[in-house]
Amino acid sequence: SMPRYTLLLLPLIAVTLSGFAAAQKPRAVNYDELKVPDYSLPDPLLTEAGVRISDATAWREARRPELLKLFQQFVYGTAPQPCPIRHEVVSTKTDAIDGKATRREVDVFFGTSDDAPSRRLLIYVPNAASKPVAAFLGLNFQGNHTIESDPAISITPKWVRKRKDVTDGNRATAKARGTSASRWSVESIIDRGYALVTIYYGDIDPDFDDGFKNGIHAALQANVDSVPPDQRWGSIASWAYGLSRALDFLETDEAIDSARVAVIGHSRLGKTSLWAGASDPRFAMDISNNSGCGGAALSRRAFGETIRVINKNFPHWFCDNYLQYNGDEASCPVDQHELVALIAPRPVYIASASGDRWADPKGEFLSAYHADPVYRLLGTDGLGGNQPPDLPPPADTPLSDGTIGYHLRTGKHDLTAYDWAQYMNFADRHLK
Ligand code: GTR
Repeated sequence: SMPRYTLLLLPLIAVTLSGFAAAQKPRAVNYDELKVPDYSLPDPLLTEAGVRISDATAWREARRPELLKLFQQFVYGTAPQPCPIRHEVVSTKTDAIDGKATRREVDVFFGTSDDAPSRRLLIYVPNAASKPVAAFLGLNFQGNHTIESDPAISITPKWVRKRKDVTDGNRATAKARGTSASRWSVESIIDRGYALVTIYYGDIDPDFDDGFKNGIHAALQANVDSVPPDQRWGSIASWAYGLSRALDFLETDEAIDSARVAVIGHSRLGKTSLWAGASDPRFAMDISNNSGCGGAALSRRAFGETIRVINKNFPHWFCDNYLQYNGDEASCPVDQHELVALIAPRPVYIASASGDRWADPKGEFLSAYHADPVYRLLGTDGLGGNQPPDLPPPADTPLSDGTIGYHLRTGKHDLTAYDWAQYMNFADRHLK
């Protein structure tokens, strides 16, 4: 039998253990619509001082700059000023994709000095084009060599996320060639007359939390010294910065019409494409595929992934000020519909997947819905029709006749040929 002193201690141990368990227990992820907290969203058409915005000029001159600044200060962080760029063509293949496209690899250097760091663009332009074409520009997750199987595409020497069988630890290998092809529809993009430009996101800034000792964070550190530490740029802002510098290069490229570039991204890179389009008005169209928390999904719904969870798992994605809203979404001065509104009046397409509850499909749609008034104020038809629907359309039924497009695809968190087909239909209407 137990010694007497242990018996005496038992209640104490039990209380301590249960307290410990309560403190350690992660909050359950909410997937129940009935448990979505009551929330009220900040009004994109009301300034911080309470002034109602009722015309396009006031939006452009007062509210839009104010909102952009709030997102820089409290969500993504403030990026350095654009650096000058130079470029070098690394390879050219005129008969890529069965002779339908010219494929180039171009290194874009961030800075003009000899030792400026570079990022490698992989560019496909349809050979059938007789004048500069519209383009899709998007980051990829695993390296340019995963887009299609051509063995001539260079393999990144930089850090990549580990992937079973196709990487060697955090190094890319030839085994991954073409393994992301299903996400890139290169041939159909070319067939439909568009160029495709992609960059490996880790080539811009590696996706792990090491206090920003590498990538463009380290290279441009001196340029953010004047920014208060809590609002320095996170990784999402650095990837978006890389997209903007790619656009700087495209402005000098004769094959692509830089005034008709759609920025596209999936998941964390969909958060990035939204921020790229919000912070750089040169992007003519914006596509967010399954971007979820910190992307298109309303944070105040706290459905699926929340600010607390995303900051815990990915402390390097946002600026440190964003940590304040862990478990306290309501005190954030902005919500994600205002990120969408920053893109107005340019066409924006938000897509969700039915099996991607983590990203909160309904919350992604509601961002579009609550950005609609800004789109209409700026003279567009927003989500289309006289009155936008306040609920997402049924699965596989795109709502894309307006300037804001949306669809809910059946299936899992992914970027598929179905998604691309909708984006190209949308681009046909807005970029051709
Ligand atoms: C998840 C993360 C999401 C999304 C996704 C991705 O782990 O929670 O916000 O970004 O990664 O990028 O694949």
